[in-house]
Amino acid sequence: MRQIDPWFGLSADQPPADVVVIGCPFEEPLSPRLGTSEGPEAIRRWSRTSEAVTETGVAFSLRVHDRGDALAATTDRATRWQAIEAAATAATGEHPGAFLLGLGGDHSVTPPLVAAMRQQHRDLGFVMIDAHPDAFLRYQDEEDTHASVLPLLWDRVGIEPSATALLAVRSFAPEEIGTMRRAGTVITAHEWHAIGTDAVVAGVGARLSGRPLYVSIDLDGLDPACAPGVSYPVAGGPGSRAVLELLRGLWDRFDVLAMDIVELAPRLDQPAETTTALAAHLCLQVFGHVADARRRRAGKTESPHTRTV
Ligand SMILES: [Mn+2]
Repeated sequence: MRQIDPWFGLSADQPPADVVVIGCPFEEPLSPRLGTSEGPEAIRRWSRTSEAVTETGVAFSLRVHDRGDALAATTDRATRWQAIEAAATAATGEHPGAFLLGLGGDHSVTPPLVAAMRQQHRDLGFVMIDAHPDAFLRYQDEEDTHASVLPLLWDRVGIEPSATALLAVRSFAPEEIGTMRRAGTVITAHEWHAIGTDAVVAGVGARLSGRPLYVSIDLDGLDPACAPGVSYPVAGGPGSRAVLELLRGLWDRFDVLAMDIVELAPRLDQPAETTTALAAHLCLQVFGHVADARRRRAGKTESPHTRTV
């Protein structure tokens, strides 16, 4: 396999960058299937296997700055939250207007990343692809784990429940359902399958129109046939193609400011590395959408850095 520089050959050390990447290699020690802390390095490694050409054959250019991993001196959740939020705040401060990509870790890394983005964008909308609603008020006697993403976003970060869209959910604990229903948009995997991806995008658009977006991809949201290397696989999710089309639709319709990809567990992904390859492919396509959005914003149909293959 040909070796390419990290991030599809787009790495840039000096500001200003178009994209900043932050690894968040933190996971819940209570999890029965471990290894999501190894996610960031695995995705970085796979980002060396493709060049900066989208799946529709558009070569593009962006400056991608990888800040490395957020570092926490201790393993307690409050310290980790602070480390992630501080890293994301610093990154977006040093690279104003840059798209933020966070790499998990488990899903507990999302609320602090969103908190950093919401400092500058009070009307931020939140879209989550996940098999689970992550709507426990308390999980194993704790308030701030990967299982409480929605309550943390609403009660601590300040995201409005009505500005929250939950997609592909299909596995619930009874006590989560009432909390989950506070979200403005809930489209189960069954409904997504029934109505199709364009209608899912339209459904998100109906509730979140005009807001900038943060998109969180828990890889267990996809069908385990596409994403087997996750801690909590659940059958019956959308495939890679549907999720790629969803992302394209969201970028067509919204100003997407940030994304995270969480819950990749590389050691459960061996030997084929299907899920790691998927995560890197999603990053590549999203970078293509970011480049396209920047071109559109600059009022150009085609930049000098871009050509169609
Ligand atoms: Mn999750």
